[in-house]
Amino acid sequence: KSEQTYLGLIKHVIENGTKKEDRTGTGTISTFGYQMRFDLSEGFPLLTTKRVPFRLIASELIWFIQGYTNIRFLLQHNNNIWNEWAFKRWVESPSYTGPDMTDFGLRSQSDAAFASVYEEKMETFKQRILSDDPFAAEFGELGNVYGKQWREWKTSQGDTIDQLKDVIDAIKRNPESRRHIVTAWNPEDVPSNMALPPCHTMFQFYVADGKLSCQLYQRSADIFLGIPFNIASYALLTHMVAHECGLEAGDFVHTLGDAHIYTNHLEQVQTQLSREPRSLPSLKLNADKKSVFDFEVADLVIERYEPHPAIKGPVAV
Ligand code: UFP
Repeated sequence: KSEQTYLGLIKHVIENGTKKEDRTGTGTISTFGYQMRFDLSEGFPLLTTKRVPFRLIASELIWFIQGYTNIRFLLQHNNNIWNEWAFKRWVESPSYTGPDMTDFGLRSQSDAAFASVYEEKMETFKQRILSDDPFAAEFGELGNVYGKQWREWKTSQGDTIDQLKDVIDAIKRNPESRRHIVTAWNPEDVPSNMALPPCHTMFQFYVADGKLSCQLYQRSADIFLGIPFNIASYALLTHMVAHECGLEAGDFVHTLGDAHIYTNHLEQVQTQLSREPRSLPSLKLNADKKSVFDFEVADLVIERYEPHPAIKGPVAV
């Protein structure tokens, strides 16, 4: 049923979407406003109609939770999902002297010769982030992205607010509160201090009947590539917070703003729609770890995951 909820979103956008140009120049079909609900007691909502790499979701979430904003940690975990954003900052900086990388995302899809130059540059970039400390400090840094806003929100007084820790404390102290909110959208930082204005903008926790639910407002949703990650990531966060607070995991409610399918993903979503969903896997958290902040990537394990094969699709940068 959880999977049908996601497949229903694809169908909704195909049937009701309008053509819309976008920042990346790729083109989308898009609708505005949509809501999905996943009952986490049905199983862990990692899609089975294509393989979704859970280890990337787990290491990215630990990266957020630890308040990190430098891609070095991700690269050390063999996680490449944020590379393009850091790379973009490097090639647009005065320090970069190599071949022109303008619009590398789009150009590497249509121009094979350019793609090989780009891939070589990207490889050099990754190696330098891993091995060169000053380079990593300057170009591995994505600015005030999720980790910073969740754990070290800057106040006008010059202090910081640990929103994630505060919300967990509040859930324990005062579960019935209607104010369990964490926001990543910081209007002061959005224009210039972050690589990508946050897509998952804010989330709220809710406690009733011994269960912890979570709702996310996502302003912009790449339905084929982004959303399967985002669902699993917030489901995982909900389980982790529930674990620390001694609650069961309830529902994950996913509310979308601009919900779009890139035109170069249309074939891929048709393949996915033609596949029969399988039973959902389950999540196992290391019970020895009591706090959300103690979990490491290896403490988060998915069991009985038997998906259809992965489906590739180009990332719009
Ligand atoms: N996107 C997601 N989920 C994410 C993430 C990005 O769907 O977690 F980081 C997609 C949405 C959109 C693009 O297609 O990335 C961001 O572009 P924009 O800032 O123009 O909305």
